Amino acid sequence: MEKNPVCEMLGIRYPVFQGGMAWIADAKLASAVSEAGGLGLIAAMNSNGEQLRAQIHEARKLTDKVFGVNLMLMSPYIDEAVDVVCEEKITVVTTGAGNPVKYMERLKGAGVKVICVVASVALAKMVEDMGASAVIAEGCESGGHVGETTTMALVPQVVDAVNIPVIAAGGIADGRGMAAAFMLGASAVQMGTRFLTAKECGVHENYKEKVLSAKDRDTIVTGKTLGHPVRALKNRMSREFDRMEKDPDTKPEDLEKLGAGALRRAAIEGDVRNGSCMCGQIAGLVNSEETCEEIITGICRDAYRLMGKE
Ligand code: TUI
Repeated sequence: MEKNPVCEMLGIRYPVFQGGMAWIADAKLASAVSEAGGLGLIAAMNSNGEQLRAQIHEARKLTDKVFGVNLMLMSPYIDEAVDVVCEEKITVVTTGAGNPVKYMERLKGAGVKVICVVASVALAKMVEDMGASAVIAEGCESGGHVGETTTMALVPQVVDAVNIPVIAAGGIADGRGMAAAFMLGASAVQMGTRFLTAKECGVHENYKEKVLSAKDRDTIVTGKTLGHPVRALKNRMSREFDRMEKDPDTKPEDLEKLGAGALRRAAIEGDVRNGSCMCGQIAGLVNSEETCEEIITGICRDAYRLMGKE
C-alpha cells in the first residue's frame, strides 16, 4: 500500500475516523475504533471538564493507540473541554458545529493537532490559514448538525481549495462510499451512522434497532429556523418539530423547549418516540451489528479492491 497522508500524520493504520457523536461516542467506542486501526474520538459535547478527563483516562486504559476528542463548539462546556484537551496533551481534536478559530491558538500552542469539520469552502480556507492540520468536509447526508451542501459536491470543491488533507464525511458506510470519497480527492473518511450500530457502541438498544431497520427516506432535517439544522430519524418528536416549525404561530422558545434534551432522551433513555435519533441518510445501508474491527477492515478491504490497490 502506498502511504496515506492522514495515517502518516496521526500514526493510525486505516484512514477511517469515527464521528464524534454527542452522548454516544465514549471511551469504550473510541478505544475500540482506535484498537481496530482507525481514529476513535470521544465526544466532549455532554461532559464537563472532569467528566471528559475521566473518559480520556478510561480510553488510555483500554488502548495504547492514538485516539482524539471531538469538540462540539456549541457545547456549554466548550471552554473547559479545550482546557482539559490541552492539559491531557491529546494528539488530535476534531471540531464541529461552528467556527473554531477562537480556540485554534490555544490548542496548537499545547501541541494538539486540530482537524475541523467544515460545511463550506470558505471555512475550510479560513481554518487552513489558522493552522488546521486537515479538514473534514461533511456533507448534508450526515446525521446531527448539518450544512447545506452534499458530500458529492462539497468534497472536491474543498479538495481544490486547500493544501491540507481532506477527510470526507456524510453518506459513507461501506467500501463503495469510501472508494468514491477517495476518487473525489479525499484522503480518509469519517463515519458516524455505521459506528452507531457497532457492537462496542453503548447507545441504547432501541436507538440501534431503529437505525438498523431504517430505510433510505427515513430521516428528516429540522431546526433550520433556529439556525441549527439537525438530521434525525423520523419519529413522533421530529414530525412534531417539523409541523411546529412550519406553523407561523410557533415561537422559537417553543421549539427550543421541544428540542432540549432530546438526544439524551433517545441515546441514553431509549425513548425513540419522543427523543431525537440523530442519524445519517445512509442508515438504509446499515443493516447489521458488527465489531469496530469488522467494520473497519471490511470497508478498507472493499474500498482498496475497488480502487485496484489490494
Ligand atoms: O457537529 C456536527 N454534528 C452534530 S453536533 C450535535 S449536538 C447538537 N445537539 C442539538 C442541537 C444541535 C447539535 C449533533 N450532531 N457535525 C459537524 C458539522 N459541523 N456539521 C456541519 C458543521 C458546520 C456547519 C457550519 C461547521 C461549521 C459551520 O460554520 C459555522 C461558521 O461560523 O462558519
